[in-house]
Amino acid sequence: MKRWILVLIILALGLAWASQLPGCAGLRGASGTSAADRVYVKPGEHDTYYGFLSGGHHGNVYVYGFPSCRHITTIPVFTPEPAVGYGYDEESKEMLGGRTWGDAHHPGLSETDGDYDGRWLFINDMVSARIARIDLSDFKTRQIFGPIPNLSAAHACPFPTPNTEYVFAASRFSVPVPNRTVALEDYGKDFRGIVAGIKVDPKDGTMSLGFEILMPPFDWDLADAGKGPSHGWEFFTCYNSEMAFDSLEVKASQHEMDYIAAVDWRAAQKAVDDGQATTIGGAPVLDPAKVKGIVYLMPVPKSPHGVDVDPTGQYICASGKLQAEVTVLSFARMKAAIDAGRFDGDQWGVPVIRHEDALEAKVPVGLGPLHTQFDDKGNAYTSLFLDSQIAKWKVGPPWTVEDKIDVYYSIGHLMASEGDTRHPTGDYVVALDKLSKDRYLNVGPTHPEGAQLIDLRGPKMELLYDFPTYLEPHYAQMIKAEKLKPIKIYPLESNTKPYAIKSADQARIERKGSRVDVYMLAVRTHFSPDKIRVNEGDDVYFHVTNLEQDDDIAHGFGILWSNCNMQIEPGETKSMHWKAEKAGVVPFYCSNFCSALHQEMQGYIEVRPRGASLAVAGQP
Ligand code: RUQ
Ligand code: CUA
Repeated sequence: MKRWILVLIILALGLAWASQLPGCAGLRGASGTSAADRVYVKPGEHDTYYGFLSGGHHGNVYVYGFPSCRHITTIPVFTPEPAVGYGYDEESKEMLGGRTWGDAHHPGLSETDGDYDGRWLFINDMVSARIARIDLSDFKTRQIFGPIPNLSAAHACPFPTPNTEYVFAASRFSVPVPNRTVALEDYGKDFRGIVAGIKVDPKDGTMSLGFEILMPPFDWDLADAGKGPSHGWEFFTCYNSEMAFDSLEVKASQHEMDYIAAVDWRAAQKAVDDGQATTIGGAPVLDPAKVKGIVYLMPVPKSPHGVDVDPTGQYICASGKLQAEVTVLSFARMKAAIDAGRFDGDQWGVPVIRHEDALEAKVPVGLGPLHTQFDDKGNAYTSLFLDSQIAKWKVGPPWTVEDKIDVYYSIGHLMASEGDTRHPTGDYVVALDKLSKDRYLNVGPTHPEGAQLIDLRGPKMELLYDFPTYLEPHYAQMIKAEKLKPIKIYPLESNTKPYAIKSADQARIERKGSRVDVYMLAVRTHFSPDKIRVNEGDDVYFHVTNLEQDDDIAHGFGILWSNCNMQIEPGETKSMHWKAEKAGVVPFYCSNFCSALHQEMQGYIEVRPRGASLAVAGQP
């Protein structure tokens, strides 16, 4: 008995001592392991989640692994990327359409039944009202849709519906529709907002325009798709129901209430299919003053920013950024008001539902609520920009705030693991902070953006790790790694590119007038042909096929003194135009380190002066 007590005392003393160890205090989490252990992924092992962070005005998408917070790659989307030749080869150049910047805010993973299915990632370019589709089998941008007609800046975008039937875009600014010169003073008369429903082909993800709806001239801000009982609806927030067109800082914050718009996208599509749309700027546009039953407005307080539908699809959570509460609306109450025809007038023909009729709860989360995500235990997490905190609250009565955690600093969006789906996993949330100030080594007046990994698995939120990001993640999404199965190579036999070659004997040069087509192969460690003769003034098209079928063996193709460079992955063919501007000799080389003889992987273009007799050109 005495020995038993002694053992207990020694154990207790040992525990007390351990908790005094430097670096140990406060790091033991609910799971009993330290914060360091919980972010550590051993060399050679993989993360359990992919995170897709929007690149903001960098125009791209950043891919991170979680929980390690390691940056894995950057996917070029709206901005040229010379390292891989995105925006340099003919196909991606055409996709970019001459634009060299974009402002990417909201990644939207494709969904089946309201859960991420790992097929595609959509992302908006706010500034030019475009939406890109990235194929997650190879992490490449495969379509850029837009500029969407009539729509000025797609911020509330793309927010896919539960079976990726649609992605959406709504105008941040209102402009005359169709756009023409109108005095700004006539804003309230002639300016309109637009909501666009972009159809997604279920087989290959191709986007096409489904419908547009004329909206009141407010600033449409964010969106989310209904799910479960609210499937078939898309919700949008707006500010500036004051319709200010200058000094918005003051003038757009006057009203007690702005709105959430609820769009019945099935009804809208049906109205277009029934011929009720007018064509404006090439788009089928519905006017809610004439076409009933497609859109409703619900007043919510104080310039709401984020709108987020909970996993059950019953509640629509609006974060009024100038208010210390999340306003929770009930889909069932909204539906009941619509079915009973109980409205409080209309705005530009859009019926307004009474605030009290749709209201379910007000949750006192704190100052500056912006966005909300969810876990698997019925909790919501709201970012608080002004308080620099995340508030955790119970979805459902009594709607109480359960926990708060400080973040550093000024959080915008937050990303929980599968946190906007029907089945969030409840493992992590990442705070996407607008300011990092003193958190990293000083690099001058502008610091990196800050991101912070927070563990949600214990009763209290727990900060695990800080990591800097480049400009400027807005929203982000985190998907279980096991849902993605990226390919390792492009099988040569299924390469259907018109300029592809499948074997060395197909490598050749063809001339038609002053156009020269070079069908070239790249393989460790040579190009063929590697001696090319052309005439001054020729338009030369290099069609380079990487004949390798080995994982991770990419070749580059760069031409000296030119703006030409691209990367060709195993089994892939890319084409690039190069103009033979002046006579002389121009080397080209493999710009992507590929093997011990990478430096030997090169060739020459001999450009004969105009008028000299020439040559069909080259070999193989
Ligand atoms: S926004 S910080 Cu561009 Cu999504 Cu809310
Ligand atoms: Cu091929 Cu370096």
